[in-house]
Amino acid sequence: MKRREFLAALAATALTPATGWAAPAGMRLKAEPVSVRLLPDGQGVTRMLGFNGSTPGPEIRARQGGRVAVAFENGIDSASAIHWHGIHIDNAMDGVPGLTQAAVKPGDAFDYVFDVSHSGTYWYHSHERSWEQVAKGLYGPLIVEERDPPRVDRDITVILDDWRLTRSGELHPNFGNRHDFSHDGRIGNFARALVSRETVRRGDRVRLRLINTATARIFPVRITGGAGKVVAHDGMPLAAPEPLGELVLAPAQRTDVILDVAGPVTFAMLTGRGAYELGKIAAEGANPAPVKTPIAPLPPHAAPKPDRERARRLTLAMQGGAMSRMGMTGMMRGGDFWAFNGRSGLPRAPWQRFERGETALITMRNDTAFPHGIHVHGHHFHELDENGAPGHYRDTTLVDPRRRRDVLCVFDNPGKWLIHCHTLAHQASGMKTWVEVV
Ligand SMILES: [Cu+2]
Repeated sequence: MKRREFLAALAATALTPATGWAAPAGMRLKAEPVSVRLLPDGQGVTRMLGFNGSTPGPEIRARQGGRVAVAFENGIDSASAIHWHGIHIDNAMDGVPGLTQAAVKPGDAFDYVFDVSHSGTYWYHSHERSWEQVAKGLYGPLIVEERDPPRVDRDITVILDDWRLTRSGELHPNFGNRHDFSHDGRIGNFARALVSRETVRRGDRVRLRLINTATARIFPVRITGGAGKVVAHDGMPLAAPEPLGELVLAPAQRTDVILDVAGPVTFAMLTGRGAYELGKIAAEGANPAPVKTPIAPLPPHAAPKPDRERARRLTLAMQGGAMSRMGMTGMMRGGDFWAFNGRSGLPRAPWQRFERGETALITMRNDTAFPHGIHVHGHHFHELDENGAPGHYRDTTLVDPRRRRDVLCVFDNPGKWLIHCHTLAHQASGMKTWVEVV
């Protein structure tokens, strides 16, 4: 735990969003100022931004193979746009101002309509001044249900987030300061797990959909209260469920867990100074007929087969940050702090242009002293281990300082796709590029 985390020691109580946790797939989504009771009773409200009166915004649920139609209205006083994180989306609907659409001005509207080919746990968030707008609350869960869902008693969304608050409970106004931009981003001093249900029964089999919506914090999480398995990352099913150990979720990453409840379910953040309880689901009563079958894999998705032999070999080197030469120059001259391959900010021409269906083997090499979670829009990619064997199939991969990770990506979705660090201050300060699939 770092400076100003004075609030983290407070007992965390379950916070459920004020309104509209579940919403139909055809809906209106209005960005607007909201007041949220983030702190425990009697400690005031926090003025934030939200959708339809709440932050997180309403949970959008669709069915695999279905269509999502959202009439977005911008009711805040700066331009905005919505990105649908992890969806293999029609490029025009990806929500990236400057690349796929113009930012939606205050008072204006934009209709997002797209098909959802893959079931899983996704989320939506602002992609305009995201380092500020997401930190202020402009995001929500997007769940695509399987055609043939696994049998569970409860399906629960668990949002991991943190906020930087003043002592009176307001969002700290120091958005966009150069220290955050050149270091770890806007790390909050108050972290929580927001759960969509406050109670379960002993003997219930529950699906927990964890989403890290923080702009900067990497959450190491331990779940207690039952025996479970990890069944998906970033929406994509694991071929074989994995033991539930300590989870690490970088910003924007998701993990699905299926858990057989034995008692209260708790979510703890592991830190060098101990475990902090982020949130809890109480256990009340008992399920008279618990599911006894082993936890099975989720139904697999058809994924494009990478062509390793002919894969284009690329390196995406992450550079900059405090203490680096670029970081010092940025500090002195007021420029960007971060770069990919020596280039900061969005280039006019794409970093790479791919024929549709082409495979790329990308070495994501972190030359900096900070971790980065790199997100590729519109696609998932295979993380490779040190021996080149494929591991998880993700849309955001965490690369630790001075480490590298190879990923194999089939670029099969036509359009202009952003690649960026999901520490949103790093993205804002240069760590982004884009590819074009033609
Ligand atoms: Cu980064």
